[in-house]
Amino acid sequence: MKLLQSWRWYGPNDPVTLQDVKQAGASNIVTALHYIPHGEVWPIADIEERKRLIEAEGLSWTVVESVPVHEAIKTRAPEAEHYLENYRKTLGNLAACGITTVCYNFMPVLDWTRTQLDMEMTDGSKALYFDWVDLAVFDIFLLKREGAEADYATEVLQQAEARYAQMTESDLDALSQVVLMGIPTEADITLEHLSRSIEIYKAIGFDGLRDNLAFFLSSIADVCTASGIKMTIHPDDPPYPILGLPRIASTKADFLAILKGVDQAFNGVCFCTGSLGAGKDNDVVEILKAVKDRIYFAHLRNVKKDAMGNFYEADHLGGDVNMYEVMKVLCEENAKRAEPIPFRPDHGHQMLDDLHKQSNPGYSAIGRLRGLAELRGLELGVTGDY
Ligand code: DNO
Repeated sequence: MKLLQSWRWYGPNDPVTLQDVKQAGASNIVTALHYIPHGEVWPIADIEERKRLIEAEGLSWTVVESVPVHEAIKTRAPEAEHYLENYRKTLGNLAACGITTVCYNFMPVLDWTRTQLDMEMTDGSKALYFDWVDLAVFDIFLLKREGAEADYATEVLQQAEARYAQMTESDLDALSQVVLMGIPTEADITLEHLSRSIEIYKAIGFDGLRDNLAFFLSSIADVCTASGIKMTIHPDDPPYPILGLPRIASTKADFLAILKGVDQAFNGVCFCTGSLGAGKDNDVVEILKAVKDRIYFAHLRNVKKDAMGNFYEADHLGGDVNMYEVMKVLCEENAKRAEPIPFRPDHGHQMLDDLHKQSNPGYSAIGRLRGLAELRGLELGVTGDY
């Protein structure tokens, strides 16, 4: 039994079409109803409609990425109960439509964070990039977060000052936009909003956020178990605190604590090798071995870090993550399962024709096609299952 080759599709407005997905050789779709505001119930009719579009192309909708967890739940605000009730309803509706693997994250306010979306590689393709100096420029000079300086190494602070002095208004605007962007098709966050949230999370702290996650998982446990839903938490990206926000899904210890916190089968992991691989002390293969029996979905991609901890998204079989070992362990685990584990080639370079097209950052057609093709070949080589 092979891993399920899946592909993230942003929906009918995605410039990468379902036909492109088929030509890339993927069989399963990962999508979400991005147009529904965070926290609202996903109606069955809308889920069915999306499913119909996918099935009409001969593909199947296997994973929801993501049903976003409303900030009121993450911060356990007074309206949390209302949003939990909505979340349970959405899960019930998805299960009623036969979709039972759900990805989510528990990152405060921002989803994944990068500082540049078009870093040029030596071959002319473009990659996503995270740079500490740019983040410090954003944090200190644009967000003007109180006490931000204390969170950066002296070397980073010095370079940030020098870089800021050279940057034009439009450079600064562009940086701000990139940092504040999470999911391109969802609502943007403003600097004011971010500052307010940072204050709220300061009071919550690491332990508080971890408790709020356990509270969230306990509150949905019954519906998940009754309807066969598997929840998969996506690692923090990058896997360390940024902008003073706590992070609780970044390391092996974090994941073991999350799984133990609500120790039931529905509480699983979306194993993202790229997110975890950006952590300087993370041994991705070791983390994989530690949590493998609760992995219900995988994102396979690679990163290359430098001495300062900056990283760019490398070719899927390049970079710091030993993808050969990852694939071996994942395939061994897959062989024990009743249902195959879906994976998707996570992100890809903008390359060839992608360079002349507009697509969602990280989600170009050809870069991912290349990633998927390499991973598919790697799987075949590892298992010998022709
Ligand atoms: C970025 C993605 C994340 C991921 C969410 C899951 O490309 O990996 O945005 O979808 O964090 O909730």
